[in-house]
Amino acid sequence: MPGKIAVSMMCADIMKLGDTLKSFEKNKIEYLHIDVMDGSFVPNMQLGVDYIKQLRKCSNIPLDIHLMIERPEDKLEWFDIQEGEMVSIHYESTNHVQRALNVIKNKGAKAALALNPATPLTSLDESLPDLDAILLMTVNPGYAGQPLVKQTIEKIRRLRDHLNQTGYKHIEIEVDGNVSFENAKIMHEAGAEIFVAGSSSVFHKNMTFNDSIEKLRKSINN
Ligand code: S6P
Ligand code: MG
Repeated sequence: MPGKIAVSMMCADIMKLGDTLKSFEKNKIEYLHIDVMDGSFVPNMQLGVDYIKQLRKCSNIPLDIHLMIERPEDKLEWFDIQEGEMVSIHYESTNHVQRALNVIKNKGAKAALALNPATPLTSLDESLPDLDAILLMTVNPGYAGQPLVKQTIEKIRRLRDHLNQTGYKHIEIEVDGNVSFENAKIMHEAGAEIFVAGSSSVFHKNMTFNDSIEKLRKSINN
């Protein structure tokens, strides 16, 4: 199955946003990945509620909202979640994982649970019936441009096998962090289906979007 691309909007040049979005539409990008950081769950602050509202007006590409915030269940209403969007919350960010996932699903959006590199896969088991996707962090969340946490490749493989063996084959695996052209190929072979593309691929310096997207698609299409 060919992989899907979720471009990481925190890597986009705000001065060129209009042209960037046109290029993503032309290249049939599957998702705009929006990193929301609260300065508490992760040591950084990024992309807010108003930015998300504006972006919906400027593009028809569905949003993939990655919430790196404490107690997301208290804040989900702020985001005006739309049908067909993907929203991920972190397992580590709340005592009320199931409640938060239900809010997302009741909006008609796809619900995803995100895990940091050191969080074990067993944390997912009770949530599998509620999930459309699982976001495996392949770097520690907070910043773009970090090196891969190498043991996460094996984690992707173990998760894909586990999902296939337990009747949850339909749950998509999304990978986020240092998804370079080379790493994307390995992650795809391991069983990932959605690829967050940041400074390591689509926003690679000295490449046009047409070229970097084509190169990434080649890595995830076999
Ligand atoms: C990191 C965030 C990610 C980054 C993405 C950047 O906390 O969740 O979505 O934006 O990883 O990609 P790269 O290729 O610079 O690692
Ligand atoms: Mg992200």
